[in-house]
Amino acid sequence: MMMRLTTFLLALSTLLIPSLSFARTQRERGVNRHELAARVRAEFLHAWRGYERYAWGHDELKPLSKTARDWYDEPLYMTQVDALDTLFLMGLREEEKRTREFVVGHLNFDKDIYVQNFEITIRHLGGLLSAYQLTGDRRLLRLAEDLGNRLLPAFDSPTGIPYRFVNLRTGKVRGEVTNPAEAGTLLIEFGALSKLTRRPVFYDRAKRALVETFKRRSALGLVGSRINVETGEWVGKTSHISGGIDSYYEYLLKCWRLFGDEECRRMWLESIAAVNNHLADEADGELWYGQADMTTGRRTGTSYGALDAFFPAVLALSGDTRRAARLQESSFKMWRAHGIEPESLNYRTMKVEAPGYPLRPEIVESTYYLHRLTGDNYYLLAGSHLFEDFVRHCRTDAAYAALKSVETKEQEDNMESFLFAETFKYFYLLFAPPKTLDFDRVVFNTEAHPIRKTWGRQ
Ligand code: DMJ
Repeated sequence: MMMRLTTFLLALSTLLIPSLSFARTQRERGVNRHELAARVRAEFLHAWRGYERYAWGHDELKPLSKTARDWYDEPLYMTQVDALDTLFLMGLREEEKRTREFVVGHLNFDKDIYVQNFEITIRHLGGLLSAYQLTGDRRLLRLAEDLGNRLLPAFDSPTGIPYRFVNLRTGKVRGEVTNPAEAGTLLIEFGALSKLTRRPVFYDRAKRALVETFKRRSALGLVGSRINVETGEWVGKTSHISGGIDSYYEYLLKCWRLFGDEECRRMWLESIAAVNNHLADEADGELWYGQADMTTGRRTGTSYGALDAFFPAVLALSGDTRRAARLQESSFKMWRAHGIEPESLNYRTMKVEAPGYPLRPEIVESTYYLHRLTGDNYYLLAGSHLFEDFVRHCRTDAAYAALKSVETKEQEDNMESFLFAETFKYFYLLFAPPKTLDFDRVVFNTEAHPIRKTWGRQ
């Protein structure tokens, strides 16, 4: 009864507050954080039960057909590994224990499959290390080290920039054209693995990949969109902060914070200056980030999308809360245009370019960072609107589904593991008591796996 009343009041409040106005004058209305955290947890559990029922032991649930999907010929338990630390943080101890025992009992990386180094690193290596730090279960660290060993051959290229795919059993590699995100989003995971196993090789390989990518920046200080790992030549010269480059910037900043690595600090400071100079775009008093040629700085596009919405979090973490808050308003505007955000739109015309919404977390992540770093309760209110829309459009009877189009709201038979690792986690952490996770003592990897610095300065 209590639950029904709560649901009714929440529904009523979204009717009374003009949908998603996020108006700052409303911030004093306040939100019931306790109730919202409970609701996020309940919705997480709804999706989790669907996964357990229809796809347990597989990489992902297909939420409409209620069938399972595996990324490769054999499952790597993507959803289970990605969800472990969220289960722990939400206090779902039984589910967490059961999942952990399953992972430890079944996950075996000795498989003749080519995996994508970046995706496996951010989901598996990050997920295992974070869950190890939270639970103290050393079996997870052993799995992480085994995986780290098997991924190392990916870095054996003439430049040190990793190939995109590596065979977990044979160490053979594929994919000589990569991008800065895949090359440079490895050091939090490999670095933490080094610190926790006391084997520098992991840190050194991932750090070299980051530095070698940075070294190839243009005279303007920008990186391109695609690079050949054997020749070191750029084969795509469009610079942006979107998918394919995004987390390269994130890791320059975060690796300085996590490891106290001064070289990362220098690379971050030079890079962010170039990004703010050449990619930031003022459009009718709003701040956006678009595309430019890495060599000339000429503007080549005015697209912004769900993936770009991670950037306010990074800006805020770097101390630039003013710019972060302005860009977050643009992300909110993008969301408001259709009541949920598209993969990409043209911010000059607000025309949707890619209409899908694959349950992405970035806008929620930035809302969480801005709330923690500014203390402004406006972000709680904004987050509550995002959550209500997210539930309204993506919930299914079995779990949660991506949207084919934010314009028609037609759902798609797809539910990526980052729903559990990131989207629900950031919603939960936004509303949950701050003591749930000490924001100041962790660095989140790009898949929202918190890594705690349990080692001294290098
Ligand atoms: C996640 O796998 C990571 O956040 C990555 O950095 C970008 N894409 C997805 C979520 O949108």
